[in-house]
Amino acid sequence: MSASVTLREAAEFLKANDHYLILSHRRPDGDTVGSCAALCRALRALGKQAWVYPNPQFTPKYAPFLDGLLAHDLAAGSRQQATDTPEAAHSVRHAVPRSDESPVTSHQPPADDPQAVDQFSILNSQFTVITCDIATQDLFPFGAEDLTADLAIDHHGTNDGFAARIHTDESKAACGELLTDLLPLLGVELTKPIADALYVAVSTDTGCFRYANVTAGTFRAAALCAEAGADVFGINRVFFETKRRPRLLLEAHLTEEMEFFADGVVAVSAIPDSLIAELGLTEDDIDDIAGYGRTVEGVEIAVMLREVEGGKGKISLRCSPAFDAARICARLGGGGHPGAAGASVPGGIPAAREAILKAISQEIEL
Ligand SMILES: [Mn+2]
Repeated sequence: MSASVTLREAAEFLKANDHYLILSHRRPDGDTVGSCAALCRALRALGKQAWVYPNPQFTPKYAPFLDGLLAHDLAAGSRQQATDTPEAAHSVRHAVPRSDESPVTSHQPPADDPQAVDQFSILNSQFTVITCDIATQDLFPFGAEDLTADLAIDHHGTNDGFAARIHTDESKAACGELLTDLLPLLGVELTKPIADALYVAVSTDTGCFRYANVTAGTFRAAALCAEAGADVFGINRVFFETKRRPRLLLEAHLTEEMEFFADGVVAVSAIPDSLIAELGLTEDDIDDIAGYGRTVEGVEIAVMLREVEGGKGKISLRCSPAFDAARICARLGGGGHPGAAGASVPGGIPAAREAILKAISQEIEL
């Protein structure tokens, strides 16, 4: 059973309990990471034990904000109390991997060892589990799928009620924006480390205050962070101004090779696996590349093609409001939202290119 709670009730729950494990979502972004880090520090400021679950998909970009907060050391300690067998020690290491042991390109679960799941039920019984920015249990991080959440703090209208208590507020551009309201209710001061984490959350979920989700409240949250000493310039530079050289080379390649159709309304790009290997690209480099074609003036339908498992071609589509990406991808058995959708077809990138051009040609003459 799930109950919707006010922010004040969420604060009372957090003050009343202890020994927290905080979960970020799968394919973590700045909002989930920044919110988890800020909440963890806030709970510690109240004298609570609090740890961030070491999501195996955390990428190096976020490491500075998670320093000292990850639960792998604590999990190893719990294991020693729970059992002495070397097998169990092995399973804990798999279930709660150190983030620095995981390749950043990994999308695989750390282990499918059933003992790892057992170990998590032990851990689960000891923790009060809080989620930040998670809309559905399917998005629990790898290794934590079987945990049950005691409180979900979120800003998705689609939050599906997986937690015992849920506070979700769609009016907030970021989960981190919501947390700037939670801190005073907890009686926790907005310190510089908390402000840095929350500024990462709010700035990244709004494309540095450019997206349609930005409100006056978003700027107020950012102003609070700036007043508390957040490194606004440094964070903006890392997340919005600079890129790794492999990414720059990828953009050069895409710029050279981009195909245009329908008088420049449609742009098609492809990133074969061989290019990813050749340029040394990581997921940090390419997680937002699907919309690259739309950075060109006049483009309203951007297509990005990649290779996925089983020799399939993966299509990512980004559309401006004049077109419906979900409807176009539905013709190929895919789906998504009007602005962003996807589909996969057999036959790799060449077949995917042909299929998506055919599907788009039903909307606009190519
Ligand atoms: Mn978010």
